[in-house]
Amino acid sequence: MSTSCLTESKRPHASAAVLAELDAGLRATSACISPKFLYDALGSRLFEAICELPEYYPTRTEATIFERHGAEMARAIGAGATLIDLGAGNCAKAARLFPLLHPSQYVAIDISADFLRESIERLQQRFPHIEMTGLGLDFSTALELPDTVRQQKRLFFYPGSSIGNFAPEQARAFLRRARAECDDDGGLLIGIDLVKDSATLDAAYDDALGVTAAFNLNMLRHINHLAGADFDVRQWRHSGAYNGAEQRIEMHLEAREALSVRWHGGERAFARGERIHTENSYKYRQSDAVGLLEQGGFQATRVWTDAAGWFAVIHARA
Ligand code: AVI
Repeated sequence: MSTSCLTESKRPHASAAVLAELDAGLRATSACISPKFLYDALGSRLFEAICELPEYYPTRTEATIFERHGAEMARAIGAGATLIDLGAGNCAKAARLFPLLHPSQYVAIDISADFLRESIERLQQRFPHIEMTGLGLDFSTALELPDTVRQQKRLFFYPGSSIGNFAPEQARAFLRRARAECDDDGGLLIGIDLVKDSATLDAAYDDALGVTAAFNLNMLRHINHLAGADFDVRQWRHSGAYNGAEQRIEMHLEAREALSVRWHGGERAFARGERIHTENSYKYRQSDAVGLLEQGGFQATRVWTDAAGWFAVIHARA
């Protein structure tokens, strides 16, 4: 390989702020990388594949709740809202609600801007009468909507229990930011995963095919691209398991052997078995989920669950 080619492969592609965030996480005593870095274009596709897995119950359980109670949800919410889809991905969940909610405008927000662009283009062809906007934003830290997003009756749509990827304190702060962007007619339709037996939870985050492992490991390739790092994916293994005391799934990447990693502006040695914490996925009891929304400034009006009580969809008004 020529020197110029090597230099090219180690060039970082992230902003100074993202580089600083990654650098701090990789240097921390217990190394950690934010789960938002799971979602480059390949990561988003791997997450879509996870949603198809028999072990990953949240997607199909939530879908059952929407199928069974969608009409009731539409009555509780009313028509003509500005539907703001947080973490829209392939936009499929929101699209299923269009015939029920008849939104006047659809605003899809996702950190993976390229993936979102393709999704919106496809969707606009199916629903040409709905005004659509895609915003490539990291809404985990700030949520200020541009003036092009209609103010009246904003309905935030936050399915899939993505709120579980925030620690409860961050979740409250996030909800308050969403509440601040709503007028009094606005609201939130949110999916929240509920506490259940740990065997079901463990299987959902460590599936037999190894798709979740690929999703987690792909983060290292993404960091190589963003931070000019030299992670070798084969030196790491996936770990995903329920921590009952913390009521959360924890995902880690564990070094298979002693190794060292270099990135733009830093380097670190990892001992065999040392871990990088990549994601938490908090699970709530139903009453705690309602309480969380209240602490975030929303009032729950209805809670819908599946027969086993594994997952809840909640409508809350501002
Ligand atoms: C996006 N989020 C709600 C998923 C979850 O279940 O926490 C991400 C995920 N991580 C591993 N599998 C799925």
